[in-house]
Amino acid sequence: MTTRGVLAAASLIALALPAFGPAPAHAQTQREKWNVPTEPFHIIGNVYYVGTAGLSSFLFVTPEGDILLDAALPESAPQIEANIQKLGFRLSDIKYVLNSHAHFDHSGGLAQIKKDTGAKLVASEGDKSALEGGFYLGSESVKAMSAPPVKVDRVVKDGDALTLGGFTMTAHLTPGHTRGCTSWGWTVEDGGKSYSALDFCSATIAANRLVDPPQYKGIVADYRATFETAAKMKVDVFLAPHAEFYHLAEKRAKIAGGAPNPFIDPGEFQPFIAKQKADFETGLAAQEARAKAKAAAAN
Ligand code: 4NZ
Ligand code: ZN
Repeated sequence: MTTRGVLAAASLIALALPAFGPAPAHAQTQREKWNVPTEPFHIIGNVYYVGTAGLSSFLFVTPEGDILLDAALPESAPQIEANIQKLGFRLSDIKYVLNSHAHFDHSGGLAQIKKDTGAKLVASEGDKSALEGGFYLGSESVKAMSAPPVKVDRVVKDGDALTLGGFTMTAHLTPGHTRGCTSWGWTVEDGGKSYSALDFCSATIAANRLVDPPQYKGIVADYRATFETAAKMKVDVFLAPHAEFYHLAEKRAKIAGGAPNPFIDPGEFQPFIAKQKADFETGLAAQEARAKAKAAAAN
């Protein structure tokens, strides 16, 4: 083949490639990476993973119906529903949907799932306006961060319990990442023992402005109060809205090996919180320095 021929063949192959599978990882957007499908599986006790590879969605099964916590992106809803059915559970058995926080990557699928199940949405007062308005609080006009509006049916305060079929979940308000960030806790049984489980909402800065002006009033004090609250929590089974926070893929790979359940790790949560706290203080200092430089330049 001539050089031209080789080049022509190579460009034809390059053009044809995208038709044979997903875009190469480097070409995937964050959203596409988050939304990569994964097989649903049993985590521990009555808890099942039904989310995408990157974004958690948990199903809690009780004798009187089921509870779903988080619904990832709007485009994740069909995957979550298919995952629930793949495990042999029925959409119509879902009585409540909960949300860790009102960000499109965790609340986006709620409206669709509520519609398809008839479940009631339980959320905090602090996140209610963002859920019902379909916006990112403090960045209301940013379309890329919006979510389908969804009605909140019941508002929970710190320490409130939600009980279904003898199974109780407790709402721990851990604001900062969002104004109503809610970490749901419960007791799980495994091998005849009881463990405390927590879905920690998140305390990353992410897209939040902490100053100049803050994403919402009181955000810095909220983060710091959350770090204090979290420092006192004893967590045996640590879960979170983002799969990498609690090393979902690694634990799932180990679960196949049998006992002990890798999701039980009492030593994992506190170092995670210490790291989130240190990252927060570093990020806050950087935002404050930037605001100061901006103010100086304006004078
Ligand atoms: S989160 C954006 N939920 O903190 C904002 O992981 C917040 C998150 C992710 C992405 N964003 O604006 O793209
Ligand atoms: Zn978030």
